[in-house]
Amino acid sequence: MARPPQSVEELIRIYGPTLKYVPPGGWTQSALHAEDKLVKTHCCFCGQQCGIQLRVRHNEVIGFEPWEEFPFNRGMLCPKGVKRYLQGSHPDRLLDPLIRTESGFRKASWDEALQTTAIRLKEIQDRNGADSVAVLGGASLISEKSYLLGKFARIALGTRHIDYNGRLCMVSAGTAYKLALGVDRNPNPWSDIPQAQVVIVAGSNVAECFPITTDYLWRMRDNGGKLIVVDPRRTPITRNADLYLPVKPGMDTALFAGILHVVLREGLEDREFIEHYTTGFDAVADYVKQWDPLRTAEATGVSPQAIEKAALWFGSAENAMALHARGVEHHSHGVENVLSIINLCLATGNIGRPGAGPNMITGQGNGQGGREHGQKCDQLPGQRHIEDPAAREYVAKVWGVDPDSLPHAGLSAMEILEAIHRGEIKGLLSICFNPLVSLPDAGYIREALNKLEFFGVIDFFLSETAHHADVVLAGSLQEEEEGIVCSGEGRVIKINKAVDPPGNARGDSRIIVDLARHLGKGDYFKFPSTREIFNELRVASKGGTADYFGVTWERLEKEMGLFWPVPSEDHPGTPRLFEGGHFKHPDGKAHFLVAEVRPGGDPLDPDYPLYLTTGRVVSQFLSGTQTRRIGPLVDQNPEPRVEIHPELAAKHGIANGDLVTVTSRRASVTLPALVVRTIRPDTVFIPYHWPGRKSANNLTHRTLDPRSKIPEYKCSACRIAKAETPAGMKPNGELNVLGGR
Ligand SMILES: Nc1nc2c(c(=O)[nH]1)N[C@H]1C(S)=C(S)[C@@H](COP(=O)(O)OP(=O)(O)OC[C@H]3O[C@@H](n4cnc5c(=O)[nH]c(N)nc54)[C@H](O)[C@@H]3O)O[C@H]1N2
Ligand SMILES: Nc1nc2c(c(=O)[nH]1)N[C@H]1C(S)=C(S)[C@@H](COP(=O)(O)OP(=O)(O)OC[C@H]3O[C@@H](n4cnc5c(=O)[nH]c(N)nc54)[C@H](O)[C@@H]3O)O[C@H]1N2
Ligand code: SF4
Ligand SMILES: [Mo]
Repeated sequence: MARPPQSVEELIRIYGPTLKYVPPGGWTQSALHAEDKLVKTHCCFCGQQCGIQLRVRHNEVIGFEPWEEFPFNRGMLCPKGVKRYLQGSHPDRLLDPLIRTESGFRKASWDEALQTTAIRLKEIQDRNGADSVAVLGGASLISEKSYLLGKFARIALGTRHIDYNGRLCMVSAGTAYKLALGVDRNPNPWSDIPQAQVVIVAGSNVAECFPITTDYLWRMRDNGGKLIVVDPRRTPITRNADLYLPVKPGMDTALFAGILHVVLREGLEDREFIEHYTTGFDAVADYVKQWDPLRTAEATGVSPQAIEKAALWFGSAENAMALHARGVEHHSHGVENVLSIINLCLATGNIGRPGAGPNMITGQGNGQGGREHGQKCDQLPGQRHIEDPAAREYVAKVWGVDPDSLPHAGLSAMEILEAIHRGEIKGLLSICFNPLVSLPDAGYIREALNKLEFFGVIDFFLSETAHHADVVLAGSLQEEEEGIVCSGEGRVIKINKAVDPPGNARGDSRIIVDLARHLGKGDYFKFPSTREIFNELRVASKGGTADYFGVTWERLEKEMGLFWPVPSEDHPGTPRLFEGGHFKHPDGKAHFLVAEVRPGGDPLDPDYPLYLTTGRVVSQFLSGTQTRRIGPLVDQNPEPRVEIHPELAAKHGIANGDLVTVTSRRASVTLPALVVRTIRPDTVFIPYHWPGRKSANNLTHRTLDPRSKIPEYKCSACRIAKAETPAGMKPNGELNVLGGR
């Protein structure tokens, strides 16, 4: 974790020689200046949503200062956070709408671009029905935009098909928490972590992906607590771990069944809690009987001694927490994996207290808020289900429409791409999503995008996906519109506007409102600014699970955020859920659910004998559209490398830096090797932030979890071979190829 440098001069001193991007006028102009203003807001990247102050001069974000008072990060920022400001005035920034021509794109006026988008989508719907058009959204959008997008899809387009990129991220966790606990939100505020005696971190590279959480874990250890890490790779936090469980990819359900087996064998369960506050315990206890430590060790690759120790520590702790992220969730049985973690916490009574509970670590900036207000294919605002008649009636009333006119549940993100591939969905509007890099089986996704009759994209950069669009609408960065997000803790916070969009670029919300007008539905979208959208969101969420009615922008600023539900303006918010054993199911109880061990969708065999797992590195973010344009971050990780254990490398005659070809059942990718002792010898790892021939998603497969519809990014079958330098490739292994058509 880095403390931010105090001045741009210090940044130049640190990064000066390697900076690729120099703002107009050069770096030295960015010294302290009387005209500068500081805008308190939050980092646009991950779900930690660190507080930051952006330094603004002449409508340009030119730097930052720490925001020491914001309680979550107390001024700390990670390597991405301290450089986020560099993207705003990047030369690649889209400054005008673009329309496809024979030979590329041409600039267009807003009227032409919006009119073309509306006419083409309408034509497709007139010929093929309302559901022949789909909308894709994103969880980096502020909640006002995602609320607006849900309403836009259902009212302006009348399609049932709207989903978002959180479908690739948090849905296994969300689905499991809803099934077990009745609500899709983290049970604990992060200030609870240092109060735990034992914390299991399962499937999360906390130090690289949630650097500020590292500080919370260190404080837990300073207080005498123990850290257990479950991961096929010894990630950096493992250096400070008291116990490391090197699980085989895809085997977490078995591992947690084995841990629960030992807890029950030793009588460490909390009988009183189980009896008073839960249902379904007996079936789970019965299921885990077969997962004794020996069988669990065989299935998971974790030693029986380590399984015993983890169970004894977790089961005997007064307060224990289990934090998990995509390593356990990106599986075709991601929901079972998460349920197995929740079962362990419920059985030991670890929930609803400081320092006790299962918790998901939220990925995207608005990963939590983006899944609350109707951007999901089965959801209406306030985390209401779209098939619930009372929810339909209430939201229809707020929107001024007949409940029967509201579309029903539609397809999820990956299923939308499959329906496009089959020719059933012919038109697409996408905002804040780069599916060509981020969805599995990239070859298939490219084919699907090429089949679209019309494709409109709203983005501020020409992403690899936007290269396939017919119209690109130049949208806005987070700091260019005012609104809210909900951080991973469940804390609703205020995003402040620092600058206007540059050139002819426009605020995303204005673009969506204008499109609704061009589609003849302007009367339902009378929003002069995001404040009016927020006020409607408050009312639309009222009475729902994620009730924001008592949230106001003013309260958020004054109180440094509010944890939902906040049903009224005098309600203090709800930092910790389930206190006093009040769960959110109609029966008020938590539900144990049997988490059965199921095989993944891409099994190993003699031709594909290795596990391929994919994920992140500290300096790059998601599909890389933003961070691959920030020079200092690129320097840290200029390209993806394949992590390989020395034993496996020796078997194939591979030395560090050699080119390696990784082949799955779908494709081959050739990249330099990173030979490291920190990975299981039967597993290779590739970070996925790059497009084209460097894309890890050329290799991954399309199996989805049947309940959450998340793709199985964390477990594909592959083989490896040392590669010769192919024609067109530099001898140092640089591939020099970018995606797009
Ligand atoms: N630097 C950086 N930070 C980010 C992001 C980013 O792109 N870059 N993205 C943000 C977002 S949207 C997200 S979702 C989060 C993701 O945050 P994380 O989930 O922490 O990151 P990943 O690298 O996807 O995967 C985490 C770990 O899962 C392990 N793993 C793989 N397979 C398995 C398995 O079967 N079981 C277990 N137990 N572990 C397994 C991998 O080895 C890896 O260390 O990060 C957020 N923060
Ligand atoms: N193999 C593999 N694949 C993965 C994963 C993995 O671990 N392995 N992780 C998955 C996960 S967890 C995630 S979250 C997804 C993310 O996948 P994506 O959502 O596709 O990735 P992003 O890079 O966030 O793409 C967002 C696009 O929206 C733009 N954008 C960002 N903010 C805004 C905004 O406010 N307004 C507008 N108009 N545009 C905006 C960016 O420029 C970018 O082009 O990737 C998934 N894909
Ligand atoms: S931890 Fe996340 S929110 Fe905080 S500075 Fe880093 S990327 Fe931004
Ligand atoms: Mo994510």
